[in-house]
Amino acid sequence: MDFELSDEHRLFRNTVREFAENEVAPGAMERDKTHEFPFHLIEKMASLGLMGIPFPEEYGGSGGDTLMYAIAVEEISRADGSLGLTLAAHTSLGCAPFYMFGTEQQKQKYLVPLASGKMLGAFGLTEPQAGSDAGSTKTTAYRQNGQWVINGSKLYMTSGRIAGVMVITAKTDPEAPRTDGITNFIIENPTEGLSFGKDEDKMGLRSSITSPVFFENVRVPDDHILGTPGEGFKQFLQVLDGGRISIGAMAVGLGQAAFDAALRYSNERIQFGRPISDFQAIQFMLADMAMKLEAARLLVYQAAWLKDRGKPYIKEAAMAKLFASEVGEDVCHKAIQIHGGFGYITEAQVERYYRDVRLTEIGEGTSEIQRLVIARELLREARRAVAEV
Ligand code: COS
Repeated sequence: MDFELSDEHRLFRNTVREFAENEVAPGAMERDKTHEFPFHLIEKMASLGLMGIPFPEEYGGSGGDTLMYAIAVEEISRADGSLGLTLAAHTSLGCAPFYMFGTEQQKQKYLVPLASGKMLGAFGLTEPQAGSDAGSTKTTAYRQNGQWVINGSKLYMTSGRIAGVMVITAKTDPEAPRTDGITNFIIENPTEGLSFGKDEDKMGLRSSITSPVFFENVRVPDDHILGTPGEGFKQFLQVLDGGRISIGAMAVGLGQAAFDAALRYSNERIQFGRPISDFQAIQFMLADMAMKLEAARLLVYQAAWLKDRGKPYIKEAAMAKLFASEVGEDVCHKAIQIHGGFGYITEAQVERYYRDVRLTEIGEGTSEIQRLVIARELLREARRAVAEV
C-alpha cells in the first residue's frame, strides 16, 4: 500500500523495515522466552533517530511527523511486539507530555535526552483503583515547606523501572470533584522514596518491562509540575489520544507479521497432495486477513495525517486503535488456524504474535473505552451540527 505515502515516508519505511528484519527479528523469539530487555537495540534505534521521531530536532528529535512514527511502530512491532511497545510508550507517553505541556526549561532538561534516546521515559496513570475510570486517582501530592510531597502507587508502568524520568498524575486538590484537581508531576529516577515492585509476568510482550511503582513521601520542587496545576486529567487524555494511534500501528504490525507467516506457510504446507493455499477455505481466510489489515492501516494513517495537520483527531485515533486491535487479534487468531498444530508451537512464532497483540485491545484504553469515546464524539458533532442550523 504505497499510493498515499510520499517518497520520504516510503524511504523511511524501507530503512526501518531493513533494520527491524536484520537486527530486531532474529532475537525476538529468544527474548520472549528470557524476558531480556534489549538495551543494545535501544542504542541502535537512538542512532537511527527512532527514539524521538515526531519531535523537532532542537528538542533532540528527528523532525519527522506522526505518520512516520506510526510507520516505525508498525515495522518494529512486525519484528518484535515488545520492542514496538517500548518505542510507543517511550515516544507517546514518555516524551510527548514534555513536548505538549513542558516549559522551555523542562523541554531542554528532559525532552532533549529523551527524544535523542539517551534515556527512556515513562508515564504513570493507572492505579489499583483507577483504570478505565482514570479520574479516580488516589495518588496524592500536598505542599510542605515549599515542596510537593507525593504518596501513592501506579500499576503496569511500561519501562518505568529503567526510565530516567516519568510523568505521573496525583490529586493535588482533595476537595475538587472527580476529575478536577489532578496535576501532572515529573519524577526523576532514581529519587528518594521512589521504588518499583517486581516486574509483571505477562501473557505477551514479555521482553518489555512492566512494573508497579510506589511513591513514599517523594519530594519534588514546583518546577516538577508539568503543565497547568489541576488540569492534569485533561492533559493526560490528550496524551492518550496521540498514544492510541501508535497502539493501532502496533496491532497492524503484529497482524501483518502473522499474515506474512500464514501466507508463506499456506504455500509450503502440503495436504491432500497440494499446498493448503489451493483450498478455498484457506484462501477466504487470507483474503479477509489482508483486507482487514489494509483497512486498519488506513485508519491509523488517517488519524496520524489529521494529527499532523492540527485537525481534530480524538474520534479517528480511537477508531484506529479499536479497529486495528480487533483486526490484529482476528488476523493472529486465523494465522494460528492456518498453521494448524504447528501454529500452537512457539517455533512457528504466530502464537507469540497472538499473545502480544492481545494487549492492544486493553492498553491506552480498552475497546469499551474507545467505543465510548467514539460515541461521545459522534454525539458532540451531531449536537454541534444542530446548533449551527
Ligand atoms: N482531551 C481533552 N479533554 C478531554 C478529553 C480529551 N480527549 N476527553 C474528555 N476531556 C475533558 C472533558 O471535556 C471534561 O472537561 P470539563 O470538566 O471541562 O467538562 C473533562 O475532561 C472530564 O471528562 P469526563 O467527565 O468525560 O470524564 P470521565 O471521567 O467521564 O472519563 C473517559 C472519560 C472514560 C473517556 C476517560 O476516563 C478515559 O479515557 N479513560 C480511559 C483511560 C485509559 O485509557 N487508561 C489507560 C491508560 S494506559 S497509560
